[in-house]
Amino acid sequence: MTIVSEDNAQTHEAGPGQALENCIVVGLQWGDEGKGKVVDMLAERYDAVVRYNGGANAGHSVVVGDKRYALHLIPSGILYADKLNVLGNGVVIDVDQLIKEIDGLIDQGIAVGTNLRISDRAHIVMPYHKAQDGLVERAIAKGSGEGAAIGTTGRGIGPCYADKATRSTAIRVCDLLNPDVLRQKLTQTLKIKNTVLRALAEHAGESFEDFDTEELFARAVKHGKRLAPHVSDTSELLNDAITSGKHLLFEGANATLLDIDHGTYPYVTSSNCSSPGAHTGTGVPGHRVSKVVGIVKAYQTRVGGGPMPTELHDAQGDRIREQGREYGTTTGRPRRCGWLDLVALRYTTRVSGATDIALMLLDVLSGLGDLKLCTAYEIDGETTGRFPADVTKLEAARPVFETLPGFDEDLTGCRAVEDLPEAAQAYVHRIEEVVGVPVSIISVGPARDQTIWRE
Ligand code: 2SA
Ligand code: MG
Repeated sequence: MTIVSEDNAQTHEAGPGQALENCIVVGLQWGDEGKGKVVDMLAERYDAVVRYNGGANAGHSVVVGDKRYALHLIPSGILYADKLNVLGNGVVIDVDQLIKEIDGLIDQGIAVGTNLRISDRAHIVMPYHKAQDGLVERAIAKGSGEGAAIGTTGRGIGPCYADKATRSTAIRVCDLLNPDVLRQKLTQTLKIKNTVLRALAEHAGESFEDFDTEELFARAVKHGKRLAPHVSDTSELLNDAITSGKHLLFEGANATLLDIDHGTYPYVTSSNCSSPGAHTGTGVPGHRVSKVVGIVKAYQTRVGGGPMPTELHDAQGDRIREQGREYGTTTGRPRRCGWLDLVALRYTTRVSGATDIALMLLDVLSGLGDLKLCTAYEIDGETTGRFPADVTKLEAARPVFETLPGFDEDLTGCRAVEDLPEAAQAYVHRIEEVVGVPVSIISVGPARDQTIWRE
């Protein structure tokens, strides 16, 4: 969640991007690290904010003055008058949700026109994807128990990416603009979808009504007309922008531990959330982007299923949840909370190639007593610093903690590292030492000015 001050045009004297480089902002845990605030602050210096992965399973609220904007798909750069906002080819687009966001912004006086560009190659989340998402989860839970389900956001993300990989059952943005192709694809796809979904519904003990081709076709054509003014070859647009000296900020949705390849598979989302996804997900090659700001919460949280070695099941965990207001923006689910996991962080820093860390929500740790940092795992009697691929090993992992003195002071007024209590400074230094990357931004509250820039 990002809370911005009333003065949305306020400038910052310091911070990453002094010598402006194209930059990826990416979560290094399981999401909800506070990317929204960092993107919002950095966006000011950039010409464009670019989404490269995921769909409406991401989200943050942006508060400007007395107005609140709930954004799931549109980058928060839309709140600045002069920024380009791009949904790259790697994003999966729920058009109803997107139109809702566009209309919501327009209603509140925000202009949405050529400042929003959508890749013609992005895939469309269809209503049957959302139906399938829920049905698969319920069918699995019914067969094998609640714990076996992934615990998805129900936004149709997995089924949409699955169809992208299947190819013959996928609809892209460019198809919405070509009614002949669209009709043929929808007819072919719905024959398969209705058969599969009916069987799934039967398995889950639910009733099912076929999706109607004509109805979905009419709806998709309408969507195509609505989106048409925003659609383009965004890879060309972005590469040309770089060539002409403009600077791009890539906004990763979800986070590195939820990456389909590098995350805690199968308890992941279905896109490449880690920073390399910015290249495939936009068509901007790696050598054109040199900075990666990894967003890290000062502790660990997770929503949905899957292993979380440092999870706290006690009053301490509840305390972190309440102090950090750890409830999901998209689904409102309470987040699982625990101590910062540096084994996982070393791994995600490597995979996403973070050049800097932004340490968020440090203020939340105040008054918790001694603080713990997980620096190794004990798995099957062996101590390791490696983050395992096998989810059963991660489930078996017992965290090896280092204990550091805590602090009781309120950090929300700190504006420089020297303002932080010694124990908080030591905590930050220890993270840098173990992970090997500088913590160049420290956040001590939701407001823009509650930020320490260390450059
Ligand atoms: P899905 O719906 O297929 O992507 O769900 C698969 C798993 O991924 C988890 N997941 C998330 N976990 C935390 N935050 C998420 N989104 C953030 C939000 C957005 C962000 O605020 O809602 O930080 O960018 C998110 N999206 C998916 C999900 O719980 C399943 O475990
Ligand atoms: Mg979030």
